[in-house]
Amino acid sequence: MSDEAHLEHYIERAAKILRAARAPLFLSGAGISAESGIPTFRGTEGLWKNYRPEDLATPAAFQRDPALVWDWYNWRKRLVAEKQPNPAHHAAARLAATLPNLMTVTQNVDGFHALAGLAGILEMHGNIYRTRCPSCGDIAENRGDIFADTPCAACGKPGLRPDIVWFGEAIPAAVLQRIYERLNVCDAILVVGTSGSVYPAAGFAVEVRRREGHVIEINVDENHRPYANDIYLRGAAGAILPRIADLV
Ligand code: BV8
Repeated sequence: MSDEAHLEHYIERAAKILRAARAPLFLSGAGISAESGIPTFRGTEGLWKNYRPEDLATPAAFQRDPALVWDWYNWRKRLVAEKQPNPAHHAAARLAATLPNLMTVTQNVDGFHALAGLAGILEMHGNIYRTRCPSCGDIAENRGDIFADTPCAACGKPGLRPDIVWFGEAIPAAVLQRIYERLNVCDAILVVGTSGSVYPAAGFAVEVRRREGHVIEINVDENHRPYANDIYLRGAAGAILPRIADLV
């Protein structure tokens, strides 16, 4: 069977599994936004000036040098603002509209799933356009550049931080509870564009597999295999996900 015929066969199988699933789950990572021109975290191009995300996306880094961390997030906000969701984001929105039971979760903070019309997706790591005030807890939409001395609109104090979950910080409990409740009954997970290197998200597919649910993965490379999947669709999310959405 040719590679294309092989891929087509498993795309059809994946669509069949998702259509029949009682409690499907969708999880995306930075790879789903790669074709929008947003660098991934662990791709060759890295994210920024050779800093590792693990070194910048932490409370300690923000404590140590809030201006540097805001430089990074302002740079990413401006980059995201210039880009658009790609066919993979639009296909994910079609899947969510077609599969009423599909729970959708993203590790990404770029807001592209919502921009592509996927309402209600769980942004488990937060959103790059929101800020949180450590003094009064106010959460606000802030699309412009933020600086270490930018005052909170609610209490006027400086020190705003991105409303994003950094390494070493807990995923918001309500979000994680909804995801684990779904994992307890999930019979099929579709994992798109993630290296499976950040927890707890990296453990979701492992849990579905442990319960003998289906794991369908779309990824351009096969170097990482944090879990055994039963369907691995090698290729770009923007090319493969629309083909699944067409068949579901
Ligand atoms: C927590 C926001 C506990 C920042 C991010 C075990 C259990 C629990 C925790 C841990 C654990 N082991 C270690 C930890 C700690 C840590 C962790 O996982 N560390 C890693 C480095 C080992 N986890 C945490 O700290 C988490 N918190 O568990 O808290 C706790 C409990 C109570 C009280 C206190 C604490 C929080 C993790 C969240 C970190 N924040 N993002 C920001 O974005 O600025 S994570 C960051 O990495 C992004 O969100 C990103 O999405 C995420 C994962 O990366 P990927 O999305 O997978 O991206 P990556 O570049 O790695 O891969 C891209 C993939 O796409 C590749 O496979 C590539 O091949 C593929 N691809 C590329 N192009 C395409 C493509 N595929 C398809 N099509 C294409 N075109």
